[in-house]
Amino acid sequence: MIDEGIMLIPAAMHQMRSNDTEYPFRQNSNFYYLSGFEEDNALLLLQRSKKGMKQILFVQKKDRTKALWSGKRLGVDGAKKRFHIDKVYAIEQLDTVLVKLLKGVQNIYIDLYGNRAFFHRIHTLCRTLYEDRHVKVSPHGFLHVNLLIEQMRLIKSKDEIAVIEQALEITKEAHETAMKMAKKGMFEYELQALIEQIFTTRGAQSEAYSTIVASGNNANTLHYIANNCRLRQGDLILIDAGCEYAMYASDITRTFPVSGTFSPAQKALYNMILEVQLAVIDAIAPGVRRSKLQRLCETKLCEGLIALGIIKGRLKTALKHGAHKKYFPHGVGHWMGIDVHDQAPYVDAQGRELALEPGMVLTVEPGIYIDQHDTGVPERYRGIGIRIEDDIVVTRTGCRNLSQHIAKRVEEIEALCVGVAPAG
Ligand SMILES: [Mn+2]
Repeated sequence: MIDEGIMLIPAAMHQMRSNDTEYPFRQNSNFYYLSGFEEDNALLLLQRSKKGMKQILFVQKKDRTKALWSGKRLGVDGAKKRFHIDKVYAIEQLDTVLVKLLKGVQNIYIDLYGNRAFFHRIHTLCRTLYEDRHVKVSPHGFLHVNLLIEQMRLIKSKDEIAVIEQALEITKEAHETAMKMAKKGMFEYELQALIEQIFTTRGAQSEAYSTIVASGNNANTLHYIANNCRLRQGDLILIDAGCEYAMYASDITRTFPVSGTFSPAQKALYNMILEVQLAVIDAIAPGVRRSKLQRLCETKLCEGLIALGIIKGRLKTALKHGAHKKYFPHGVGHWMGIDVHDQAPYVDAQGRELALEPGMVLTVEPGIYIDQHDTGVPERYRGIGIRIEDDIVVTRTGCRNLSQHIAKRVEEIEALCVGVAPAG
């Protein structure tokens, strides 16, 4: 995809948390996507010239002292053996090697909005070349490499789908265990701990995003992560949690009753949202655009809210005035992959909305959130927040719900909540 020039993708660096402690390390997604290399302080360089393509990797050297403190590095020879790559250098040689490679190069492909310190370093090297009277051609321009990588990341290979499915196996166990174990008096963070324990013990590195365990009215805060309230009998619990497995995300939301049984009002609202979710999933196929799914989702939710007496008036007028947006303020879903909100565009280079293609993975997550103090709504619905979220892959003929085996129908959920395996 690149013209003659050089592409530079640095690995992530360790980030300080406080004083001398670090945040858990997470590799740069694009670097990982192209290299499969997990270590920090590394760089992938692709060089395209008249002679063809060359791949170069810069890695940290083996270091006995560092190995003692932070573990072994693959090192230059190790990286050469493990990766099918033309050349491996020690990262300390980066500036010296780059100055040579950049001579005569016009295009530099780089993450324009990424690590500033790294961008500054490359900028300085270019400046050195520019000031060198012996160098006739110095770099002409920086190109945003992410635009190219995003297009690739948007379409998942069979192997990538298989990894997401493995992530979802673990996430399924976490959600269904939470359904089984939840009971009144427990704290939300106890369910969070249970979920994250399952993630870790099943081999997932971590959660793909901060776990949300929101009981009762807390579910009406979309990014509620305090998770510090007690579960009350009669409330629903909304859990939005997914593990990251082998660098790939899963993103699942389920909502279930503390008592194990939905109240009639909870059940009516839940089933309405579930029907909408199933209808949106059903509409996913190659050629369909996300805005169509968004419209379908909003129309059906609005229709459902009118039928339940939550919104008054006619569908057409309600839609026109966006009456439903108060209760469904977010999008129908998002791309998912190495990142939970996968870094990929929703529009093409000309700004036109993309049509779905086989291999794209997106979430479908309708929800309805009714504040406990919303006196405009029948009392039985107040303080209820429900979201149902699955991860879908577009196929040649339609789509496949990668998380369809995670309990979702009212009967399945109620059976799990009282400790019975759901039938079928
Ligand atoms: Mn999501």
